[in-house]
Amino acid sequence: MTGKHSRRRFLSMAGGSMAGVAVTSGAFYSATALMRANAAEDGGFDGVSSPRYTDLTPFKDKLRLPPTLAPTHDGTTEVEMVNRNIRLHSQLPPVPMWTYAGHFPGPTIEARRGQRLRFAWTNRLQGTLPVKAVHVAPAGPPPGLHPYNEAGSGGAAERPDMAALTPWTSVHLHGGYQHAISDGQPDDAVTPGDSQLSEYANEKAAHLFYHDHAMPVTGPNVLSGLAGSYLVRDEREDRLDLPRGRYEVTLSLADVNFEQDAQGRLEGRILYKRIAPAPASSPDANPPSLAFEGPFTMVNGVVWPYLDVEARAYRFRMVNNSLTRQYILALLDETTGKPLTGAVTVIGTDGGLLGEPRGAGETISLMPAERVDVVIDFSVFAGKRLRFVNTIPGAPAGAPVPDAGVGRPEVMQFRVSGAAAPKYRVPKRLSADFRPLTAEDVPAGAVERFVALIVDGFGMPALQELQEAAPGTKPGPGIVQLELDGRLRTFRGAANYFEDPTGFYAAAGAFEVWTFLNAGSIPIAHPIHIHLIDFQLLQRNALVGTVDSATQSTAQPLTPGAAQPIAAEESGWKDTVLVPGHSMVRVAGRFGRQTGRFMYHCHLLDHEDDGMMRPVVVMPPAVLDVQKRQMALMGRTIGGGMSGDMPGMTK
Ligand SMILES: [Cu+2]
Repeated sequence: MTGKHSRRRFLSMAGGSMAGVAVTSGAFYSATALMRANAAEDGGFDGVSSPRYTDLTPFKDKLRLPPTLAPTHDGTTEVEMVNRNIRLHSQLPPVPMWTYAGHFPGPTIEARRGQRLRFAWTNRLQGTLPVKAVHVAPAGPPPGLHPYNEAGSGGAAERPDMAALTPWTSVHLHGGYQHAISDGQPDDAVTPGDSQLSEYANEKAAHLFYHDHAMPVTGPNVLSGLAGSYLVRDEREDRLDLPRGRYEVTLSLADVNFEQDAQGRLEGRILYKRIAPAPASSPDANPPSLAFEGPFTMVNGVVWPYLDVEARAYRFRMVNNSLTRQYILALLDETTGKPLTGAVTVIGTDGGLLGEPRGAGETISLMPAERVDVVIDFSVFAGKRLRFVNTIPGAPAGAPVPDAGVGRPEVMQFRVSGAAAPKYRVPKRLSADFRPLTAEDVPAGAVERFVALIVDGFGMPALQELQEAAPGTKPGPGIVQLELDGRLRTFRGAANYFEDPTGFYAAAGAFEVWTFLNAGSIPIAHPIHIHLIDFQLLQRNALVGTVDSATQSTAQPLTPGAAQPIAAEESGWKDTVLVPGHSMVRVAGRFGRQTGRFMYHCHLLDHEDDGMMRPVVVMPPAVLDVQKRQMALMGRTIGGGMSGDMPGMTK
């Protein structure tokens, strides 16, 4: 049955009784018919219809709560991607966007653990990319981030590639364990009129999120509106006394920019402005450019919203849906301007609940794609106004730091009612089966993989996928050495870009240890995401030494230095990890039982689009064994941790 039929069927059923309607597993259900609106959904605030304001007033508009989509049938839920004008602030005309089911963020999908859900993600988008894309010159002290604090293109020419970009979509369920065929592959995207069919097993209770993943246009597609949250719940979580219902709120943070008209008034058009420090090498090439950041912060698709809260405990399921921006959030008391250290309790991370609650430090860090599950008890703040602000380490919380691209630190405001409920106590025990992983938990024979994060010869951040070099390999071009745990390791760079040959193969269910060596000549922080694996951080250290951009080699072995902290919000199961510039991060975990060609990549979406993404092919162990033997026939080895060169590899 097609989506069209299902909509007609729903219309005809809407007026009559559902009783007696046979539900077959082949049925399609329109998401639009299944969605439940939440309070303050679109239309919750009015506003201008044409450009009138040169700036936006913080905390003027209410937080938006996307509708809930909780399928209970055993058929297929069709979510149509459609063009829609969305109001992002009352002082801004409605903004043309690409949306899931007409909403930004997309409907919050809810599933039960173990509930198998099938989705048809149908591309019904029209026209070309709704955001305007430009490159501008740097300004301000190096690296010249000041244009990221300012609205408007300043008259820069629109990028011809983006102006002509037609809709090509691939929906990835981030953090979900599903076969690659349902995972939303970067180049298995669909064109308008067609659907991606995905089946999700929903194997763990966690805050996942879905977003576009089409290569190399993920950044502009997500900036156009293609992102939403996906909550999986289970009975164990139900039994915990955590705030729920209207006291559990999903918060999706994302920065954005808007074009201005000739009078400097904000148009209702999103601006994808990237800073290009150097000109393009030819008229047919894009210039090397920094990843996008914007001056305005949206929460749930509203710039700088406020939320009326009762003086009681709330649970916030937070996700950073920005293309690039790291949020280092502090909660301030607006009266004193001081951070409320201790007011935020971390109860979960990317992959679900922690074993026990942990007090957040003065700030909570969220790189793009990271999630944190927190409880804030407002009962001690009755009658007050609090706000989340973005901070830069070393600067006072709430102060603008334009040189670091934080011209406007505001994020959102909480308006606490006057009558306080009794103080809330977070349950002492959260997830009964959570255990912190340490190096001692790594089984003997666990597969090790090493990936360097470098700056390439074009001045762009890149991956350098490493393979253990043959014994006796001497330092030289493409050779990276690492002094680790008293042992000198010698690697050969085997691949850099998305298009390079596949080098990583893995067995489904295998325990693996991945080591990321951020050794680029310029320190750039990258959030690294691996599909199909929940991991924990084993260690994060400063890293001494660099990989040369021209030769992609080390002059001296890289050596780990001082240990760097692992914050409360990083202390649970993760699928995305912050790898700061000049650092080494080791993570460990087990691949899911699912199989196929998965991705690992930088989750700065511009970096990903620019090539910082590589495949890892996960196979049933028996199939992997056949593959190994077949490649051995050709004198090649596969996977990390195995010795030997790879003749035939180009890099
Ligand atoms: Cu990156």
